[in-house]
Amino acid sequence: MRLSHYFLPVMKDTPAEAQIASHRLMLRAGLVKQQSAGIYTWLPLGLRVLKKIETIVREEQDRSGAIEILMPTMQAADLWRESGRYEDYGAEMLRIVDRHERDLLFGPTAEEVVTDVLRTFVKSYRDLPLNLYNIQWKFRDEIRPRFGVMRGREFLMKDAYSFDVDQAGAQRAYNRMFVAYLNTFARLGLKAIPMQADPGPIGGDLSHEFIILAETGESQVFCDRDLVDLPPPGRDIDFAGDLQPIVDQRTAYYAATEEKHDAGEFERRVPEKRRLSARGIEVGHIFYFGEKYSKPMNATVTGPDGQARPIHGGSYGIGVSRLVGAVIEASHDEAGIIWPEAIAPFQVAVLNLKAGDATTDAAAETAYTALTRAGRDPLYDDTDARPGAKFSTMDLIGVPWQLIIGPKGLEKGVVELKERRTGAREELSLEAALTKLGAA
Ligand code: 5CA
Repeated sequence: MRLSHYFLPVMKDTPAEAQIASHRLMLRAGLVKQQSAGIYTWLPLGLRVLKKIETIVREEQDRSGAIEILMPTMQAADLWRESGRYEDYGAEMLRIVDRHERDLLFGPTAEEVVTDVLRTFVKSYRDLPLNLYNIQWKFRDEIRPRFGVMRGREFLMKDAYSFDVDQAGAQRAYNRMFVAYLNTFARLGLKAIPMQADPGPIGGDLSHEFIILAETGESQVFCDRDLVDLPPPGRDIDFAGDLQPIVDQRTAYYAATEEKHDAGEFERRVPEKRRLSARGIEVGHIFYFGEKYSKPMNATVTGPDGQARPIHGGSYGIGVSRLVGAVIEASHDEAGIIWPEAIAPFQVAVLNLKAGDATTDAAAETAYTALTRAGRDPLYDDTDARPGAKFSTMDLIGVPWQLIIGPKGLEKGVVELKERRTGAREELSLEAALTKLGAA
């Protein structure tokens, strides 16, 4: 992408309304623009990151055996009347009346819709287990939308729903999501800690939140420090196999959100120096709720004995748009964002320090072409802005590598390669730089 042809509306000044680093940086780096409280336009750079996160989430859902569908944002109130949640959900639900005076709502979650899909098509235990997921916009009329995309009103969620004949099957489905989540967050460069949590309006009695430690997090959490650094299960996990040992290994440690915290138990079970009490960001939340939706909505399957029985369900959410903010919260410095390579909007920035100078232009074009051909997704700053401004923009938007090309260096036969994360700079020939960037 040539910057001269791109839309990158960066801001010099720190926006006054933003209280935390990720929100400030998302506005300054031109990732999003607020349209109304908690409602955003995703600008090109932000959209690239959002899509990359979405792709990783999707790949790990698919790997675990979940199957993608796409449910509507607008849902019929009648379905929610069947489950009994239409009244219960309260003011967070945005209720809409259509021209025929029918009650609709903008879905804050999709247990009812997916249960309706299931009961329509699935009649026998032989058709289970199933896990259907979608990545779709949700709306919750949050009383206090804040921190940018972290607590939005309109936000992108991955929500998966598992269906099994019995509780043992549902536990296996829960375990698959538990393990898939550990791998997903690790791929995003995050350390997400599973913690016992309150199921809230989704319901049920088994629930874990996946929490990233961050001072600006909205949740107070308590856990054993030894849990924080456990490595992820990894790609070779057999999702058809027994995942209980992996889940047991994690859940053996004390880890709870404030609502589930028991100070006495914490002190009994965790030696003082391992007790961690911190703030955290909830990036995922999984629930087992059994027959909570299937029973009132009459979603049953016949078992081997010919008897109809309600399906056992669970649901599994990831805050896809929240993750953009959460990653920045976990990875930034004074100068701006530091994207992990897996989700960086561009892999390499090429900085032409003297656009219009024939030699510099030629070298920068060579680099840009080679990087593009190699699939390294470069952003080429071919504008005539001052070098200082170019450096600060690239630091702000957090592209992992900066290839800096200027007339003085070229006279000596060198360019400069800067790694955003460490700030380390290296002078080397253009060819050597391209080799290092995988584009020679
Ligand atoms: N149906 C279940 C699981 S599919 C559900 O809705 N769970 S949830 O309420 O916990 O939401 C799932 C995830 O969405 C949360 O873990 C969080 O990461 C994200 N999320 C929830 N509310 C917001 C919000 N207002 N803004 C941004 N992300 C949110």
